[in-house]
Amino acid sequence: MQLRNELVRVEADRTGTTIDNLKRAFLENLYYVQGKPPALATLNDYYMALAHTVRDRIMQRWNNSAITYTENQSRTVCYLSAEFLMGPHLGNNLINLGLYEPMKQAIDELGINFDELIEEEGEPGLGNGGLGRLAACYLDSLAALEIPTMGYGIRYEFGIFKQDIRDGWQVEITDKWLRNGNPWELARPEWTVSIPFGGHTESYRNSQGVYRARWVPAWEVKGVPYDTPTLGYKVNTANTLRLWKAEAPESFDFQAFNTGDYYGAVNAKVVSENITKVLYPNDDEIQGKVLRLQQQFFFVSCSLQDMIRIMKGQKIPMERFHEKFAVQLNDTHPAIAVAELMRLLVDQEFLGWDEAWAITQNTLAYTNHTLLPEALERWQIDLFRDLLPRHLEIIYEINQRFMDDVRVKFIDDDARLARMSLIDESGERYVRMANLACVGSHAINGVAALHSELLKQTVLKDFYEYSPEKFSNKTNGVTPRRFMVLSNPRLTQLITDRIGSGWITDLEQLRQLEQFIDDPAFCQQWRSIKQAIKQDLADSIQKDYGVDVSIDSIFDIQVKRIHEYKRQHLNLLHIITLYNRIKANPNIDITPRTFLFGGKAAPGYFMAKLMIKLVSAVSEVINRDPDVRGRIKVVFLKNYNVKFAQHVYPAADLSEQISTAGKEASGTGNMKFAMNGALTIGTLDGANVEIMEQAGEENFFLFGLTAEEVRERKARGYDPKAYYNANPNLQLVIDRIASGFFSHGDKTLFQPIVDNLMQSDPYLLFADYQSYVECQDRVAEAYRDQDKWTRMSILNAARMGMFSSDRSIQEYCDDIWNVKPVTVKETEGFCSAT
Ligand code: CJB
Repeated sequence: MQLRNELVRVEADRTGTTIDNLKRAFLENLYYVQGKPPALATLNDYYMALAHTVRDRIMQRWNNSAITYTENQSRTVCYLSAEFLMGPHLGNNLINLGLYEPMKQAIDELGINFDELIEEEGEPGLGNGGLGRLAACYLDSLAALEIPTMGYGIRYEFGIFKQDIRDGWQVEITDKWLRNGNPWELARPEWTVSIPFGGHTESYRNSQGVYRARWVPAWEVKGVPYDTPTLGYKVNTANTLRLWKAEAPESFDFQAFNTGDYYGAVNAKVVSENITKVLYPNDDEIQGKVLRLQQQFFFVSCSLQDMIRIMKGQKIPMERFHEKFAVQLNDTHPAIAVAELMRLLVDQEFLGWDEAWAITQNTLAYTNHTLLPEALERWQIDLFRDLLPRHLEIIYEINQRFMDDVRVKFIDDDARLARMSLIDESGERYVRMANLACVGSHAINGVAALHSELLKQTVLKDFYEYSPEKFSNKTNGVTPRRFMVLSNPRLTQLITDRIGSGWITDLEQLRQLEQFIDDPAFCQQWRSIKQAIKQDLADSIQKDYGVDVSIDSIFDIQVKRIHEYKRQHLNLLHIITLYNRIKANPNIDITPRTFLFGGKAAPGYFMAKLMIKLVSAVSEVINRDPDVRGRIKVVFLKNYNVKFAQHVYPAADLSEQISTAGKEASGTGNMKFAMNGALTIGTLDGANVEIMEQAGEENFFLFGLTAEEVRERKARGYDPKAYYNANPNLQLVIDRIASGFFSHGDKTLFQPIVDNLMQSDPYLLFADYQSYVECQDRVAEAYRDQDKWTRMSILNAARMGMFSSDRSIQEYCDDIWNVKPVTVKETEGFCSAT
């Protein structure tokens, strides 16, 4: 059946953008889509009606993009990621459509509070932290730059848990994000694929009598795609985020029903659907669970099969797979793509091994996001074989050929062979996913200059020496649409009034702000905007936590996952140091500060959870000690997520980026703070190095050991006790924690933290303590000169242009993906695709 290819007019109610169109459309959606008369509508009904009104205005771009890409057979970037931390869609889509202000006016004119509707939206928490949020920023920039793109991932039924704090401890609550329905996605059951698991392999002779391998799986599940549009800023591009949901194949039910095994049938369904049930809530750490490998293979196979379907639909021969698609592996989570693409090309599409291998390598590229050894993914051989027997064979075959090549290039170097092998045979045998990703990709990159260098010197040294031409750096970036325009409208207005709006898509233009640093009116406006935003956050802290915080204090903020390497506890050591000074001399003149913490701990990460408890314990004592007289306040802000982050970054004076040098691959929160005018206190770690270079050393509070010094210190034999013995202030801090002072006299509660620091201090808090405290004293001093501080704040924002994800994505496009923009034209009405 084919719709006649003629122009069809679309009702103004679905696409019109006058205030009247928007009002009508909103009411119509409330009535016909939500099925509610205004008299019975809840806040959520209004939100849904508004979301549908916005979605209707996306459809034309989405359909036109699909038609354009199909007709042009456009080269397409496929971003494979186990996590996409998109944040709320409503406000962001309105910004990208250029409809934020008209929609606000329309809704407000109807007597409904627009801002409340924006706040009503929950967020799809389909990621843990930096890695998932980076994927979301990249989709935003890819669309803004008009690059045909598919984001491919997993539609987890439960995303990252909701965090509550009870008695100072983290409590995890399941995230039922789909409870009220999701207006932003469309199920596409017509493109369901089938995913095999388990079983065995066998060889057979094809019709020409040639032996071939095939996989005889033991079970399979269906992958159903759910699509969400991702809009570019004020362009007609609407790309697709395609997330896969696992469902039981109907055939299972029938078989079981026929044998009367009703419970067996239901059980098969439960097992299948478990695959996409829940996001693993670990960041920078692996668990080695079979369900996780199932998730990885599931979404990778769904996505590659989808690409093959698209190739066939566009009648592109399979030999040109790498010309049609550039596939980026976001960390090693999708690295099984190397073996799966080989399987599909060789076993299913009947290409020869060498040709398939060339296509695979030319298609895939791999981004590494961490140097932490505990995050290097590897799978026990037996577990791997049980689930993916054919893939193990393919990996052995790849490995054999690869080892032959290495042997020739590095003669008589067995140790190197053992390190580079795709199979770890040093003890129990494992498949090494980073090695697989390196061998199967034509490009490998780190996410900040320092990180990319360290990769070449440490975890991927052998691979760098083997194929240096594959390696490059792509420093991370963040989208200024969400993290400035949407989350900081007041600053956006001020900037745009002065330099126009070109900076929104060309962030380097912020440099033009430098001309105003000596303009007292501009500086005054800058400062009063910061104060107003701080007041909003202070109000919400008062409302949610009952704590009064002064907007004249330094808002000193550390928000990120809780992890020992990120050193939230170093921040605490400084806070306790200030407190001790006050206790020793209650009349001491100190610069008032509000210390804000936020972030989730992996549910099984005991030390991280204890760190949260310690923040709460310290805040309890300090916030109510009359000697402190409110000069320092400490608050742990619960359930830190993208939505809340948008309120936090703009309110910060000081951004804490204090990881042990060499541990944080890049960081991206550091960029979001700085572009909103916060100053950074940080180590020379990750992208901090480049942030300082850009901002200028004089506008950055640097402290601590360098990555090289950390390495040396450890090599020499690091002894934290020596620092403790030599530093009376540090001693007092540690002794106060150990004495039970912050734990109602309980000396055991925080003993694991104290013992860990005193005995090994793996993240060198003690080595950096003095330098950190002195640096914080410089911060306090600098804040007293408000004019100077404001100038530094403006210069930070003005010089963050390079940290737009538009710059990062442009580099990926030019150096790795070799892909060009495709402009999608605006049309009236819609046409059928032919
Ligand atoms: N990262 O969030 C994660 N999860 C991981 O498993 C590994 C790394 C983070 O990725 C971000 C994006 O590249 C980096 O900015 C951050 O430093 C890194 O920890």
